[in-house]
Amino acid sequence: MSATINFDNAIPGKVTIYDFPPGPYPCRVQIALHEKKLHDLVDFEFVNLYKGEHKTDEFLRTKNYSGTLPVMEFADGSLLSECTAITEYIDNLDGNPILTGTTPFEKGQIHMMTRRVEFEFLEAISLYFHNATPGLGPTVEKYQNLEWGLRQRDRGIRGMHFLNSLLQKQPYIAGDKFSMADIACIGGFVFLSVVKLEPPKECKALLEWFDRVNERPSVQEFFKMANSFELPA
Ligand SMILES: N[C@@H](CCC(=O)N[C@@H](CS)C(=O)NCC(=O)O)C(=O)O
Repeated sequence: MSATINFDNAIPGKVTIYDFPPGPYPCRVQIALHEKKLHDLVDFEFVNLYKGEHKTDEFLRTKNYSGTLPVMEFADGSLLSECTAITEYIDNLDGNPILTGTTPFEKGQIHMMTRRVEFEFLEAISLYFHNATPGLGPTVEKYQNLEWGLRQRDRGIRGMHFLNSLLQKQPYIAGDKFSMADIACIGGFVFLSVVKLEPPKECKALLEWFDRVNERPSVQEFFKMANSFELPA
């Protein structure tokens, strides 16, 4: 859909997200947009990761030097990448942050836990995917290190045990409220399904948490879209 609304008074006009809709990282921004009821105001431009469209010289030069998705682009050409940064932006637009904290301590705690989820779980499974499985295919995966990839898989599994121990004491990853850290962890579960790994059965608190967050309309919207997604030829 074409959005010509003032998404942000500071940068009026259309907002585009370069996206691979069912992806474990793009999912984080999709869910945040649904939580904030902003999803319909964004134009999504599909970038085919399996064709390496995110690694072309032009994409690296003009959109995101790191060659990853999602990337948010504003009408004046400004860009935001990194899920945490984009979520922070989206969440603060209306002056009513519900995902990234309100008090200084809450903000610190949510950032700490988001990074911990990324480092111990989501990124570990991502590195397993890129190094120890065919990943995005030979055109994109120019360097792979099987041994390191397998270590990352094991680290990701340990990370899930750590998150499980946290969730035995509190309902959400950063405490008693759903936050950006939970959304990052949902991204980890999305990656588990990409690499066909089951979360450990004994991580009961983590599995119950996943059932609970799956009840949220934002998460259901994401999975509805992802389950019907077909990779274009
Ligand atoms: N730290 C980045 C990571 C983004 C990321 O890894 N995105 C995936 C999409 S699921 C990607 O673009 N992978 C392509 C690649 O690594 O070649 C973020 O938080 O946005």
